[in-house]
Amino acid sequence: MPLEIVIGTQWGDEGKGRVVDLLSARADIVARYNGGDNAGHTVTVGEKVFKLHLIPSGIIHPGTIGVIGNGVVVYPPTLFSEIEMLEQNGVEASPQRLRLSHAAHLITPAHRALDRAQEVARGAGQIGTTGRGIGPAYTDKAARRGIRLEEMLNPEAFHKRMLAHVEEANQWLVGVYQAEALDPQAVADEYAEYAEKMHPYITDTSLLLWQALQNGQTVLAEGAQGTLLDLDHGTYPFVTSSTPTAAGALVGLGLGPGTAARVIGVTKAFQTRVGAGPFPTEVSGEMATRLRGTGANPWDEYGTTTGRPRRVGWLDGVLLRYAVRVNNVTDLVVTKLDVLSGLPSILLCTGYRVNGSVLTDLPLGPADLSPFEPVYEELPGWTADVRGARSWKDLPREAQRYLSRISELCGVPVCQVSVGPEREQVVDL
Ligand code: 2SA
Ligand code: MG
Repeated sequence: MPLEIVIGTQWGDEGKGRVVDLLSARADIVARYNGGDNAGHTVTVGEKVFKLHLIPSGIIHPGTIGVIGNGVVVYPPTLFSEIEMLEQNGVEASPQRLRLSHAAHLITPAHRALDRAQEVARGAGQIGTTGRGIGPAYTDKAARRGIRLEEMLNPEAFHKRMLAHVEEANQWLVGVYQAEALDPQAVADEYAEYAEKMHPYITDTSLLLWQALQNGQTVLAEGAQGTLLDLDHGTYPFVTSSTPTAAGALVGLGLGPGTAARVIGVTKAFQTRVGAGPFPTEVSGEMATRLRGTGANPWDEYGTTTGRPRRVGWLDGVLLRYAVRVNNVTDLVVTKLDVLSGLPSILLCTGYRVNGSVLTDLPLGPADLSPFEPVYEELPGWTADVRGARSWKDLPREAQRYLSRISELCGVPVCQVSVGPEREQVVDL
């Protein structure tokens, strides 16, 4: 039963959209299982650059069906603007090709307002959220007062629910955060329109996926964010409120563990992070500008959703080993190798030093990385342009050595390396 799960091994933005795009060519269904429109998956097809935040990027392939699973939180305005953008670019996104789980939760303007108000209230302790209402929507879900898409199927009850939801949120917004109140009637009316439009897309996607797997079809689970942003396994509390790790694909799609055949872990050849929180291998100054890019290209290191410049640093082998373990990664994909071309040497973090000893595994996970100092191995760089490489032997010896060392550090083979932004700029191993 081929369920393949694509996950990020870092803090998101590893280039999962890219990997999903390539794997989607032979998939029947591509499904998002976590997060919401905080994600930013960029896929370049010829002249066209698709930036998707909510709809699975695998839908760009004409042979696939896109699924938004129960683990996702859905903001309808983003859903409809992406449907429109896809259709304008010749990608069909009708209810025949895009299915939404009845058990997925809604994000409302109240969630977005609360997200922003809570960030202001955190002051110096800000998480640096995307402001998309993700945290408050999952809070409501866990508190069992969230609004599931299935509620949209009953217009009268849904309208009342929306009124009550906004009225309750207003008590928090005004009473606790001294923020502006929302107009319950206006929000409820707006969402009544969305409900009508969303109706034909809503189904039991768990059943749909199960039947597809029974029929021998291939399902690709497209993770959003990354392992180190996982609510349980990330750098808590500087995390998102969902489960980007591989197990999240099972819960977030309604499938059992036996269905998963492969877990494809995606890592950048270096490390990035957007938002606050620990980052032991972070660099600043000229090297940071070099790794980040200027922002002139869509693949430079700036948030796809918020446009924020990403923090950058050297690849952290300790955290990569950790991610490989908690996801049971079977295949590793390394992206953006080309960005390192031309550097005289490359640093790779192989351990953390604390009180005179060196650790290669974290005693209590990555939540508190502050006592640790990275231990680096310095590897020789390469000057050749790797963008034309299509096989292992096309890569400079130094690049081969860097990739072999990464694989050795985390104990899984590298199955693919991306060497440029175009679809075909990959090396399959
Ligand atoms: P939230 O909004 O509650 O999920 O924020 C909590 C933390 O999770 C981080 N986060 C992300 N990190 C990297 N990429 C993400 N997607 C966008 C992108 C982000 C953007 O692809 O570039 O455009 O800024 C993403 N989504 C959430 C977030 O920075 C917080 O640290
Ligand atoms: Mg992204």
